Amino acid sequence: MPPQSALINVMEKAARKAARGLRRDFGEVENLQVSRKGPADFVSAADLRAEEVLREELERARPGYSFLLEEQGQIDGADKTHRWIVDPLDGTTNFLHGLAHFAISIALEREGQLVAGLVFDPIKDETFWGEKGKGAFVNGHRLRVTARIDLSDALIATGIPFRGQQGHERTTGELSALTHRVAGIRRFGSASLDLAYVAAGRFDGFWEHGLQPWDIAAGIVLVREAGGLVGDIEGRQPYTFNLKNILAANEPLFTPLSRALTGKAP
Ligand code: 2AM
Ligand code: CA
Repeated sequence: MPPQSALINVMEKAARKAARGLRRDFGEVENLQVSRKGPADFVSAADLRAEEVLREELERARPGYSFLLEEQGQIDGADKTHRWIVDPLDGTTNFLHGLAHFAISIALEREGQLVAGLVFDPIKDETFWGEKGKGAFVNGHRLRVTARIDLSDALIATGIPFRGQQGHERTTGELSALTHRVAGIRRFGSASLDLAYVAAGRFDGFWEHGLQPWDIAAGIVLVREAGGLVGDIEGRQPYTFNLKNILAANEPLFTPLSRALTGKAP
């Protein structure tokens, strides 16, 4: 087992506590599908409850740290050098439709640098965590990105814009540029797990537009600590939250993916 620091223990404990409610609520969602309105309001309430548990637990363990929360936004604490970046339910659409693929994502930023990330999948009971300089792990096993070097062997994840979002035509262009060059494309609906899966060597790469810091902060730490690169599809690195899209991959595939997505010759 890797040495799990006090910080990671705090993050895991908070995630497991919030997950108890999410798991129970996920069990209810199926029953609500048959009502005309569906479970939307119920899921929003579940999301808020999980966020509240995470905020309380993290605040109790590290009093004064600031927060960036998906639902409540920025909350400044007495300590502005530390900020938790939290998504209580990443993969809300899956949760809403009874699809068992969602996660809690918690990252810690110190003086603007991401130093720790934890992505917890409460259904598969997988805890992905990474800490700057210490590596990334899932349930005690070290994570490494894949060693594939050919785009033609690569399995790539992405996210497709939903109703009301921009970029539908761009997505069509990117998909048609890639589909005939890669082994496969997956769209699973939880960016934090997509990044965790790149870190775990399940996907060779991932790209998506228009994500928010809470969707990706923890996953970025995981990919970097698993030996992967994180930037944007233009190939800019390292990733910063003001970039408009994210590309994560193992080192050999980062540039070929960037070139393929931006329409440049291989
Ligand atoms: P969420 O479930 O926390 O909203 C999948 O493409 C990614 O996009 C997920 O990480 C998901 O995070 C995010 N996403 C899905 N629907 C969204 C919406 N309506 N607004 C913002 N982000 C969304
Ligand atoms: Ca999210």
